[in-house]
Amino acid sequence: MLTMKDIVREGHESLRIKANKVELPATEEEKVLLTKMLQFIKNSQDEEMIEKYELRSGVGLAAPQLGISKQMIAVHFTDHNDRLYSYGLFNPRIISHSVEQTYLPGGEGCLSVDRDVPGIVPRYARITVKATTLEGEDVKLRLKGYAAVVFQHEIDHLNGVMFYDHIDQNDPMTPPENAVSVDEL
Ligand code: SB7
Ligand code: NI
Repeated sequence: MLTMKDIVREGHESLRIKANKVELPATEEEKVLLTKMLQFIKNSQDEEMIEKYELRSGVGLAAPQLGISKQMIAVHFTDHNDRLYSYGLFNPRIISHSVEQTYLPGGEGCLSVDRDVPGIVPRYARITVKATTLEGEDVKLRLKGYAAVVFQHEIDHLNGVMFYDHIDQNDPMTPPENAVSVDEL
């Protein structure tokens, strides 16, 4: 079982390099790892598991956060319409995106960052993601608002990008002109 001990923190190079594509079909070992990543995220939202294993809650996890430089992400969350997004994905990529931007009013955090970094993180309001699921099926996901933000946060980890790289140092709290809050999408 994965715990917070397995999560690498800022300063680890895997958080700052581009992750390698997973050659498909994925190996049994890669599938087991991705399954564990998804289970970790589910556990991190379960009150009893949080207490027992001192987990921090999260909605997603990327393999580079385990020091593993491979294009693998797990997400598990529901959006404002109660739609569940629960996926282990290989080689996810954004194939198109809106011009319009969005942001979480409260900013973002990261399991690999042990400090609060306040500020608006501009993201595309809508994205289309292509990926291969744990089961080996190719999927195309159309995402907007909160779901789009979470996927962009995770896919950034595969490119060595941290959420605070997107914060405007000179004016961290002012959203860009073409950005609306996720609550308005
Ligand atoms: C806020 C938090 C996350 C995504 C988008 C907004 C995920 C936090 C957990 N992670 O560090 C995953 O990389
Ligand atoms: Ni993160």
